[in-house]
Amino acid sequence: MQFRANLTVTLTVLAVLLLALMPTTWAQMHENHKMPMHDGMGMNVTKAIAVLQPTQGNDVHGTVTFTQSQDGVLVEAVVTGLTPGKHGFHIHEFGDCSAPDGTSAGGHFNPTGHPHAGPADETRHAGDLGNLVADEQGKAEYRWIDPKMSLHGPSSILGRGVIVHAGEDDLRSQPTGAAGARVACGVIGVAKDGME
Ligand SMILES: [Cu+2]
Ligand SMILES: [Zn+2]
Repeated sequence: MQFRANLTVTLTVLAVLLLALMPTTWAQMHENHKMPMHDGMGMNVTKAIAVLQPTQGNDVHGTVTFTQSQDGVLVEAVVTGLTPGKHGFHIHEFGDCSAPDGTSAGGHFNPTGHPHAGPADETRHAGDLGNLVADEQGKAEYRWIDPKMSLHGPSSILGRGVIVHAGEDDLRSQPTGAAGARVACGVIGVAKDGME
């Protein structure tokens, strides 16, 4: 009986201790969960880059940078070797440029399951960046502060692909804006000075 009583007391004390510790544990877990600045490797990524290489039969080159800013991710691109006019410009699901025609990059990056649209639309693919506009020399410069994409968390663009298309994205047609063939492809990685 004595043993039983001691055991009961011990168990009660343990239960009380556990309950007392629980809120702390929950709070800590919640706190950890609220720290989206860190990716799985414990890095705080502040800048990413994609170097665009031409797909087969094309001569489109370029660089796209993604910089974390107060209002979102600043996307800046310089692309050359284009035909004059508009060219669909998106982040695609996979950072895989292995297919000669760039199709290995998959469809538009769309972690929220929304329809295709333009970058300024409230509901859109996270990867919808609209169009590059090339001048008579075939050079395009692009600058946009994007409120939807992120460099960390479930909507992180790190490791995804960037695609430039032969034609214009009409910002309406599903699921890709009818922008035609893929003329350049790049993989989004952490930039050289992109970690804190
Ligand atoms: Cu695309
Ligand atoms: Zn899209």
